[in-house]
Amino acid sequence: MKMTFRWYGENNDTVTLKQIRQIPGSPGVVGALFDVPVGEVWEKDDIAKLKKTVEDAGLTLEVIESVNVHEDIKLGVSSRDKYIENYKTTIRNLAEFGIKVICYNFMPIFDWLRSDLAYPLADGSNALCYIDEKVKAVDPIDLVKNIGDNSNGFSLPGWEPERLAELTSLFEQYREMDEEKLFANLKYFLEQIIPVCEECDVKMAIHPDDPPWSIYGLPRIVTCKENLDRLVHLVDSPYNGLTLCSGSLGANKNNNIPEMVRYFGKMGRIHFAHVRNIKFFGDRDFHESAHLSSDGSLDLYEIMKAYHDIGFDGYIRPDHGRIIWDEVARPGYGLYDRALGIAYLQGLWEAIDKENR
Ligand code: DNO
Repeated sequence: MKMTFRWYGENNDTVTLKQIRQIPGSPGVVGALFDVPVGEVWEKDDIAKLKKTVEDAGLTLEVIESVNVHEDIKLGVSSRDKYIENYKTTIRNLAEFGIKVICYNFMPIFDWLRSDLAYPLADGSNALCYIDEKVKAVDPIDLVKNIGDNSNGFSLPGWEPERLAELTSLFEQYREMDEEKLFANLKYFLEQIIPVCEECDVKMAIHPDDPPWSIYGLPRIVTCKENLDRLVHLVDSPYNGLTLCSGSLGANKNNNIPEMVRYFGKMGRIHFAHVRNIKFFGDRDFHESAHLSSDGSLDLYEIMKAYHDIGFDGYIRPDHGRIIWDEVARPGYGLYDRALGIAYLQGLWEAIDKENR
């Protein structure tokens, strides 16, 4: 496995590259250009600058999270072709700078969704949390406002202000959308871009929907083993792969993460692994927890064992951390708890590896 750490860029992250360099094992950086509006081309000069910044700090940049997909592509309207052409150019530009994997998602309107960004935990730390009743009780517009007001002044991944400003009209546009239509729009997109990925050796890794169920009547399709299986066969190429996120998929108790790792890993379709833990306190209520198995509801040993058993050699990263030790950071993306997460994942891996030699 190739360990990585997500970084939001200079002046956009409380975590510095110097700090990342000092995390045990010196992980690779997962980066993105957060200033480019969704749908526009990522220009070579900007990519070059990001890569140089990362490399000057003694680190590597081989994974992008995310190149977000324009809403018109998900909606399947005729203007999508223009945005798909832009996406292709972005893939080609990223390939020139040694990018190997692009993480993206295909969730209508919202990316990940939580009811609370700083849910207090018994130990005095706080974490992201999802309480189903609370989400259902608020109007989406208010939810977006709450998220914006409680994010410590940081923009949150996937919540582009320009897109969310048009929430009402977007909901209107999605009125007729169902799972089948969304699948068809994803297929159309993949049919266009996967040949470009094959040509430039860049793997696409779709991120699961978080949480993996329909929100506010919007369809969500990247939710379970059956749908992921359908998805990887929409265009049957090794370049059409997955970001297997344990915390997102794990929010549905019917999803067996180690089994999914084995199934899609043996198929060679997991290009990026997000490994984190969540703790249930209701059927669809959970808060994020430390990575440690005993602190959450998922067994991280079993998950890492499954990756080891399939000989996983793709990219992996710890995912959201709690906010601990009075850190002030972007919710989910502080340094301390994610660095603890990395050390734990590496410890599990070393032990599993030595036991199996
Ligand atoms: C949130 C992340 C997501 C993820 C995107 C990928 O913290 O897990 O925003 O990066 O869904 O496109």
